[in-house]
Amino acid sequence: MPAHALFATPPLEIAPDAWLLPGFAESQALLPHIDAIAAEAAFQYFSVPGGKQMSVAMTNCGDWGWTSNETGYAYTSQDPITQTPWPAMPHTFKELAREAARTVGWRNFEPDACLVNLYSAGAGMGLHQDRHEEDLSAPIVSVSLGASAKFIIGGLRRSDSVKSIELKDGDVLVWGGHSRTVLHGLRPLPADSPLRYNLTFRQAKSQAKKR
Ligand code: MD6
Ligand code: FE
Repeated sequence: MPAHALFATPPLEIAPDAWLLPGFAESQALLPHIDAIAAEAAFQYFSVPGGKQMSVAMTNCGDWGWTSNETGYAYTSQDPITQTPWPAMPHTFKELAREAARTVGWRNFEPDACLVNLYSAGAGMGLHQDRHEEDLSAPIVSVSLGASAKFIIGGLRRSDSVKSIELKDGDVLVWGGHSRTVLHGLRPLPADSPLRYNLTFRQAKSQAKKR
């Protein structure tokens, strides 16, 4: 089964340079890879500066993985638990991310990092910006799998208004350009919600000094 749908709904620009590709990804083709990644690098609950633990469990694949602890955020080449390199990014993942980016005009997206988020009932993600990547001219591709969730997207300031969009199984967001560093988050899943997974693909390091 291909990892992306052949007849998906056309892309929708939800904010400047931020595109929703409804139903672009096929979860059945992707979920087995998540299981394999988690068998090598287990989901963990990172702490954030300030000391709180996140409600979302995370792991990574690719050359670089997003991590956090009490002292800050960092892209690391190793899982802090096993102290071994993150699992390789499955070819299917990379192709899906490149294809999604290409669909809305980013021709040279070469993700070197894939953060895998696992939300169980009640888990959510507060408003944040993704700006720890070296080259902010590269977009982020985000793939939603499993339970639907309400994604909120605002502007560059916390005082800016936010809008909420529903992300369903297979929906893909590609954003960059004017929206690359806008605030966004995920409302907590309802208490009776099944699991939701999210893959976010990034170019964490500039291509010139990949490793
Ligand atoms: C999520 N997504 O959908 C959280 N970040 O579970 C993100 O934080 C995110 O969807 C950057 C770009 C796209 C995203
Ligand atoms: Fe984010």
